[in-house]
Amino acid sequence: MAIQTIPTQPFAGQRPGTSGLRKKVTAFTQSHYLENFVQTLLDVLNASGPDGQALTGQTLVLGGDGRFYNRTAVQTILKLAAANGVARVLLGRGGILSTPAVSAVIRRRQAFGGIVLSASHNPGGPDGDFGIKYNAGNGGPANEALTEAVYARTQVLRELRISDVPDVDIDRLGLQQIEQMQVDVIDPVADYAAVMRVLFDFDLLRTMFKRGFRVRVDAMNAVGGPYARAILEGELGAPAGTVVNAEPLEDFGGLHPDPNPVNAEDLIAHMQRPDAPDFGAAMDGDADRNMVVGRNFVVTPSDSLALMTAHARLIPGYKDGLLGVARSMPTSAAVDRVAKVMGLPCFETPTGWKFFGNLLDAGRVSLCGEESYGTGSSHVREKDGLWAILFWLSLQGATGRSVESLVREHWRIYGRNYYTRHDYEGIAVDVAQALMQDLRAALPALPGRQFGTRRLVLADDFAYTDPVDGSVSGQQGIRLIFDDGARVIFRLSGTGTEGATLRLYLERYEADSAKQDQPVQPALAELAAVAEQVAGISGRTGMAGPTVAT
Ligand code: G16
Repeated sequence: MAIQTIPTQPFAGQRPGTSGLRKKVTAFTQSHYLENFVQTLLDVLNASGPDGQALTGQTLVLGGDGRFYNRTAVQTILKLAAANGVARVLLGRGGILSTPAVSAVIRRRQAFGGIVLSASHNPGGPDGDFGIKYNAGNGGPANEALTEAVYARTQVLRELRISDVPDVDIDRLGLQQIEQMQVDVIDPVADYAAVMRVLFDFDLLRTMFKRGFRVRVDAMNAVGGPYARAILEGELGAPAGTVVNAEPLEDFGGLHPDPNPVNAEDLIAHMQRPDAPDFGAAMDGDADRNMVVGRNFVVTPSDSLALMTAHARLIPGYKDGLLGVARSMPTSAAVDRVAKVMGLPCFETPTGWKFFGNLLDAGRVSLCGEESYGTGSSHVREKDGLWAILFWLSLQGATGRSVESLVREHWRIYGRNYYTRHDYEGIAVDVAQALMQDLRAALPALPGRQFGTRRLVLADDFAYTDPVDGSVSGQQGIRLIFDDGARVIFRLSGTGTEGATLRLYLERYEADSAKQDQPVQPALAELAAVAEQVAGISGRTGMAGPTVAT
């Protein structure tokens, strides 16, 4: 057994996107593709120490969502880590750790950082996607400075340092040794469950289930299954079968593990039946996203964040109130209204959970959320699907009210932010970039123009200055804001692996409770027409409409 130095060649395009490096499995299985990226990451982490050896003697957490290539990638990463000075790896059994669980383990065990293997909500299997990202010592996704340093080094990398030891048994709990490095295979659920026990009143939840409260959680054959089963069915006494599609499968059983009404259609269908459970929810591939569904009633992620903010004091973990809240720029302004009434600071960040990290670390916010079915809090530094489910269960337990009645009451008090996101998937990259370029060029002429009953008051490309470290992130999405607060936003997705995806976000506010019950798409049709008029989406893409509208 020896540590080997192997020559390698750089790969183009290993730049992490919104959330790490995501590519087709067929890209990752090229010889040295994964090795190069991991070697680069380890080099950058080592170089970040004063002695050029920051990782030496340190602990890394490792795990993923169990998708195809997860087990192979784990073995490769262990051999690289052993050869690059890592002292200890905490590995989820079977190579499994949900994204929020990685964050929880890093924080609880004070690890140096962690590597998450996931392409999140993207489909899996040999023809699907794979991904890798690094989380820092705060438990959260690496910041842009680090991901850019990694990318720069991928372009000049010439050598791998890797151990030639045989594979370790990743299914056996306990300690094993590779070279000088210890591998500690841990229960993937234990640390995470401990965090949940502190935040929520498990006795209240147990009583709900005892009294027959019925829940359907769709884990979409992804990594959330074992967590939801252990906590809901195991600890809280929910009947067996409460969690469906609970076994993580390498190809997610063919499901697209993106918890929205389109991809989680089976859950939506169940929640529309006459015998529907009281509460439904779904999670994504790595269990950081969530969708909350009442009987025949889907909650938008933006509304979910607003309601959580309004009711947070009912939950033990937040009983002393919130420090502040944050949402990504394209997320609806529903939470802003609550924050204003409650006198809470409210931050607007670019898309990407990593932008919440500094605000959470600095104690400036307690809750964060995104339109892309992500909500979370200061308990970890990732969004957290099962946490959101427990939060909503607790809200129903504490108030005795249904999901629909909670949301309708919220709209009556704060008004409703009608909201939709239209995705145009699989556009040629040059077409998508030209569309954004031309839009940018057109921005200065737009303010003051009238579109039907609305006057456009602001047109810009969103730039964010981090209030904690002063770093600036530009070109984060084009915003058209109207005199009534309505917004039309254009962005290119940073998580896709095929062509480009244009995301169009539409929002308008309705204060009049008599007008808060319209179907969403017609309610926003005027704004969709404005987007078409300004950007010429159908002409440029040849698409009559979005591929997904949620
Ligand atoms: C990631 C990020 C989120 C972001 C989402 C969508 O989520 O962590 O912050 O909102 O991607 O990004 P985009 O619009 O660029 O595709 P996940 O669940 O994929 O890790």
